Amino acid sequence: MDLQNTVTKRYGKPISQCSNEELYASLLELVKEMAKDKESIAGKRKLYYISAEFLIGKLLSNNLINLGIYEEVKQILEEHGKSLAEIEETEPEPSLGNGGLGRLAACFLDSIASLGLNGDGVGLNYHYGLFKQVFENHLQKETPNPWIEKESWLTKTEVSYPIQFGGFTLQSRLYDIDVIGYDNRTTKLHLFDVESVDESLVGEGIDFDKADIARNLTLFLYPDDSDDQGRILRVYQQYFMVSNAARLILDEALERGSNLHDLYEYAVIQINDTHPSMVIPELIRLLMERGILMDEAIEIVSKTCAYTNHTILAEALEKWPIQFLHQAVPQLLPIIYELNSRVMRKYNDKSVAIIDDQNRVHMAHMDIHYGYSVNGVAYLHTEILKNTELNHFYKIYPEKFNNKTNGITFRRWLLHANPDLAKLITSLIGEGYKKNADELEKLGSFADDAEVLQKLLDVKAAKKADLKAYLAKTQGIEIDDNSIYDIQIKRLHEYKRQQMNALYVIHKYFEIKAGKKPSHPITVIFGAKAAPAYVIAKDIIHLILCLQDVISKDPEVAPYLKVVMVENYNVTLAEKLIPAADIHEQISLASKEASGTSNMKFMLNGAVAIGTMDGANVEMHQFVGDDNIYIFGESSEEVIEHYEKGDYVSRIYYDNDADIKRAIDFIVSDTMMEVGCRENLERLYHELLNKDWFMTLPDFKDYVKTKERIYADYEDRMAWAKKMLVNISKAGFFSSDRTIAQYNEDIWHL
Ligand code: 26V
Repeated sequence: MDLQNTVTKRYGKPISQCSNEELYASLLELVKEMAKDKESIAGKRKLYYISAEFLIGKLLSNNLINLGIYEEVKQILEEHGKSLAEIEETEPEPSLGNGGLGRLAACFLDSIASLGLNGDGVGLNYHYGLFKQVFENHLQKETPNPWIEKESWLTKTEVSYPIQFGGFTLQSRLYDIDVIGYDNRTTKLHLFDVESVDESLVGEGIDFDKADIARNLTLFLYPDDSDDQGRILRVYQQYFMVSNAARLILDEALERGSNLHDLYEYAVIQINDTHPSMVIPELIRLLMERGILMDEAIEIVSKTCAYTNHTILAEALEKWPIQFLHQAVPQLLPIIYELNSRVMRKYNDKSVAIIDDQNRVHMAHMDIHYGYSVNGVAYLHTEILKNTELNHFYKIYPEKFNNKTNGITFRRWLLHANPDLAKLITSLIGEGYKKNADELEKLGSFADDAEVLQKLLDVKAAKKADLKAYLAKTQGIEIDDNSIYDIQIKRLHEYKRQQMNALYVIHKYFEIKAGKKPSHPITVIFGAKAAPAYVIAKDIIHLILCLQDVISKDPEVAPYLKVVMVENYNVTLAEKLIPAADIHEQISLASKEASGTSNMKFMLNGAVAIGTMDGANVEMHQFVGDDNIYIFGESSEEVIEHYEKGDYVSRIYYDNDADIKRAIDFIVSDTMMEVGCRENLERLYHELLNKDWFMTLPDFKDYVKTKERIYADYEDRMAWAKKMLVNISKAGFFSSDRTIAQYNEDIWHL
């Protein structure tokens, strides 16, 4: 590693005279060179993880860590008066994902490379990615999020395919990003782009000509789907992604010696949620084009594809109208019709049909019938799939269903995000946990060691101070680092119930006004983007921003309670927020959160959860026990029963509980109207009062009680530090290395 040499070749001057941008470009080149020298992973059978999202975050620091040169580079830079942290700030965050599903895909790539498995990611190269969020008048506004600079992690390749759509053909181009394993070899993230993409198509905000497919195809992730044109665009994107992937997979398999009849011995495709589902009919089509008969093509593909379900929310289980497919990808229709007729002939049961009575294609149904594995992403989620949501399928194919509880890469979420904590852990139990996360269990022996517990509190205090400084510098927000940091960061969705947290804030505001002051000031921090067309989600953001304003201006309350909604929540912000958290909110309506993965990141960083028995919280609770996680609310069984009976009426809770009434009424109070928009606040008020589809109110009282308990327990600092330590020591199970090893053992067999 010779950084000065790279710098000299590029700029002909010493490191000390370079700008941060120049040093970033030099490091980028250096890392790419070093990745080239690393052996890439090979083998007969290869995994292709196809996903619409890869929320990879900034790559520089992680790559340096995984190459084992982080400390060395940091030191060289320091010797020349430069700061790696500052250089890192000049790196744009790739905008290739939206939430948990995309971040999971990124953690998985890290683990695949770090375990030395033969597997690549395949997705799209969105130029503006998911929108950038800005706040104006307490409202979310969406702007483009360009991230591709002249010098970037992308490497243009020779690979290019003509992709045919109804009536026209577009030429693709593959760009690769190296995925550098921790102390191991490298794999690739393959991102396909369309040669004719045109960034200038985007005008004001995130509006663009949705009909101009040739120029718009890879501009945005999840373009607005509130009209048919936007929805069809998603079909074009999905087909473009999977047709390219399928061609690449076939080319590579042939190169490795496959005769295509044995494709499943050379390739396994993991379909990440339903966005890549069209890979099934497309692969069948391409195999038939190469002379394989349909029966055999179907069999080959069924032995090659495996499907992961990430949600039971009906609106996220894609069902494309036949006419959309007819317009965008007519060549797939005969195959999809045939796949459906085979299912109907065999089972004669409409509930498992691929094409329903309304002529819509159920992508998940196609995956289940024509893939060999179906997995959920946490124990409870898989049980709900088997027993409720996909029960009809489970009865037909019990052997296909399996659980793979999610995980996170400890390289990014501990070694990179919280080096001080990693150092403390290493000083206590050695380095072994970096490769074998289960070794964190050894920390358990320090649970009553006052000196160690104090050190843990000191690390947390330092991270809280860092966050305070970062928010002041980047967002102009002042917070008190002596306060309790209580954090909820995730996509904005009613089922995640940010609105319940906001109602608690209102409750607390009234309590403080009534003289009940908390022993420690509380800072409630939110980070969340709402889908551009998701009206109520945007109203909830408005509510939170208005509360932030109202409370900060109230001298009676402000010293004790602060609300902060960070702007443009992304991976970079998560890396600052998570290490600094005291408390994290995992308060989804039980049964609705498939797993959650921020819960695991917080746990690993010594924060304590308040949450419902949902997703991976269930497993966390099992590991840490009642003393170390604060569980409240109705169970998933109770919630599912409410939906079945349709017996939930939110107004009953409002009418019968003075605290609930007071909190909800405040949304439309004069105080709020002074800073907010009547239309948004009234709409949200009526929604909660008359609909509340995600049942905020039944759990509210229990939530308030549990919040009071967790805040009170925070006061005993040593007892709290013990909870932190227990959480960290039990986090090993949630390493994505464990998850990936299980995928490989049970599904991929690489
Ligand atoms: C669905 C849709 C529907 C239309 C609007 C745009 C859009 C974007 C993404 C999706 C799929 C959402 C699925 C998802 O992100 N699920 C999350 O997956 C995580 C990883 O398994 C899991 O931890 C979260 O609980 C789950 O919500």
